[in-house]
Amino acid sequence: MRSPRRAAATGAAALSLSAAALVGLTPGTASAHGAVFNPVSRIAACFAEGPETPRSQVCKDLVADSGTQPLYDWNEVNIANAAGNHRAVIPDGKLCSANREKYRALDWARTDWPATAVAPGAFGFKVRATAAHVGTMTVYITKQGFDPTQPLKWSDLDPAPVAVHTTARSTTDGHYSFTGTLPARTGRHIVYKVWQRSDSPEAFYSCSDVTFGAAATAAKAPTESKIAAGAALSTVSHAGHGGDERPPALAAAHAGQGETAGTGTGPAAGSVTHRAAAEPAASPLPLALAGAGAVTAFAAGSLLLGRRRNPASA
Ligand SMILES: [Cu+2]
Repeated sequence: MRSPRRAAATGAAALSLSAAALVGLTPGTASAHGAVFNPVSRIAACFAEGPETPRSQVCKDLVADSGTQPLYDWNEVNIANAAGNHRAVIPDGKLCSANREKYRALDWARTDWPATAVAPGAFGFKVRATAAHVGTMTVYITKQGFDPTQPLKWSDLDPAPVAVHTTARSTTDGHYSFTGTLPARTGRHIVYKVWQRSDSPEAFYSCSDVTFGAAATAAKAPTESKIAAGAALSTVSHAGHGGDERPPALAAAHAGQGETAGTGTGPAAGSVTHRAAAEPAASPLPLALAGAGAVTAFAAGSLLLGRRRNPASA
């Protein structure tokens, strides 16, 4: 999956920095999305264990079922055209995968997912965003009495969010951090995050397992070195995603290829469709790119970033 991208980056380096070259280039600045690191989401916890060397049984089973690619793409779990219609595009039982076949293992109703021990009261949420997007993060928790051995349904979620955070166009050190309030609960619960972009219909989803009391298997968030080490195998990090940065030519080239909910593509196909995630034309950057000089500067910057972020290539 990554060879075409590398080929593109290498090939582009040999070309003059024209607008034509830019179209074939995937901007290194336009990396994708993010994941909840506190409390650690299922996919982030398995990625932290290592896609090639998962330790917990559930992460081993995930890799056996779906391969390693979902873990390398830990920052992706999205629906391109959600547009706020989360309950319409994600059926009950598919909340954790966002109804993406690629991420189906995340929907497993198991009680051995690595979990974070929490307590009622103030909680500092942390989301590692590999790309910042303006929008709203709404975080829910399951109701008291939730049965973690049953697939997660929308009606399992307490309608009162435990946190709501308006995401800015930029992050602090690659994270969105905000405080919420966890209610009184006992036992194992799921924290569900919906991140709806306001500059695009795209939304991101995640499940984080928490236990009120001690966690059977303590979840760990990926380290920055782990993120950097896995980036070369990600199919989304350098995929040209990002409505904030994509020039209009790219948006047009990918028009109509966005994944729609419920199409059920396999892991390999899913990683391809994400690249074509629908992006709005209404981005501030096209205006900034109106001048040819700006286009050239953008292409040069992309090349530099692409090289820096992909030291193994070129
Ligand atoms: Cu993104």
